Amino acid sequence: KYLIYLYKNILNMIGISRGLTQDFVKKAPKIELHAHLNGCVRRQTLFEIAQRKQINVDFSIFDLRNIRGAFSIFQLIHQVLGDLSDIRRVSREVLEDFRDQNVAYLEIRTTPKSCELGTYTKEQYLATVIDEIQQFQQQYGHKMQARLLVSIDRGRPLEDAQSTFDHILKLKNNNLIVGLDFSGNPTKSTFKEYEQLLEQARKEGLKITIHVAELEGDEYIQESLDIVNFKPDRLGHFNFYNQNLYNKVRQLDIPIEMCPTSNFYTVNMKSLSEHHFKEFFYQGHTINLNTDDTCVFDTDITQEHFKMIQAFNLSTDEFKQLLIRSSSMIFDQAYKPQLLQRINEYFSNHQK
Ligand code: 6MZ
Repeated sequence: KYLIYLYKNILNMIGISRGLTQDFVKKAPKIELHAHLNGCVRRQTLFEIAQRKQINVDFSIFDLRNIRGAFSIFQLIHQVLGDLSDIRRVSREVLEDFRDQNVAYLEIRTTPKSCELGTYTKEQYLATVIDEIQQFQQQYGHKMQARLLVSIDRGRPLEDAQSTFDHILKLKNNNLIVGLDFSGNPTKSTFKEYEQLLEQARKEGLKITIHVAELEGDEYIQESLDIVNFKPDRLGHFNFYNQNLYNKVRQLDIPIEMCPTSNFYTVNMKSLSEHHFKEFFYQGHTINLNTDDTCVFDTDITQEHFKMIQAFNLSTDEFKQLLIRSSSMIFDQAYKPQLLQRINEYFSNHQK
């Protein structure tokens, strides 16, 4: 028994789990649906820009890999990326990084914002990100399809969300924006304050994904019930729940975007095998795996999949099943047939 345990551990260490190599996972056509643009800035880029602007960075905050640490890192990132050219560079690099991880379909999300120092407006911010996605699509659309989710930050005032919504309406004909995300520091404000606005967005035909049950506590359980009753198209995280909340999500069959490493730190797990993945994946629930913030959690989409393959000893077939379920969650459903074809081709070539 001990020898088998040792053998498995050695295989895991060299990047093989149940015959699945990390290289196989890296090359597979993956789907990323929950990644925050600024949370995915390359650390190197952040340091470079900070150095050039002579902004003092307290690097020790990168060791705080929990949700509180994450929010101080976002503050720093937003402070450093003070010019439109920084936003352009980061948008391009983030798209390239996901492409290089063989993501076949990406939904990147970001909160439109104006620069506090006045160097750009919210409108310019959004136009810049969209322009970079469009350029990317022209050049690399055959490798990776990219779409945009516009985020509403619950840490900002409701008027800010309202003005973001007005901008989206102006850009609605642009088929890159496929939905709205409700995120931000979960300790700030409540879902109820934004519900009407989100309902309006839904009436305008936008798909909606909401961060839910990210933190533990009775007040969050109550808020999560409100969110689930709203029936968003997808839920983000869903770390903490009771039986009632779990049953509701199962019954309404709302897909969940899971972010293993981020969840690991938020929940303070001892090992990823404690992840709530097990309570959904084996029940046939629609879920997928994502990075959340590659910069903050020092991760990439291959690692997110490979770590879970190791933690749950997933077979090649289960890995394929996971990608197929992910493909059914994408907001641009027009791309689904092609995505499925890419997944099927990849696995059938592997079996030959
Ligand atoms: C909640 C999060 C988050 O929008 O500036 N964000 N909100 N929970 C999380 N889990 C750790 N990770 C990121 O990207 C950064 C913003 O995304 C949200 C926060 O509002 C953060 O300021 P953008 O591109």
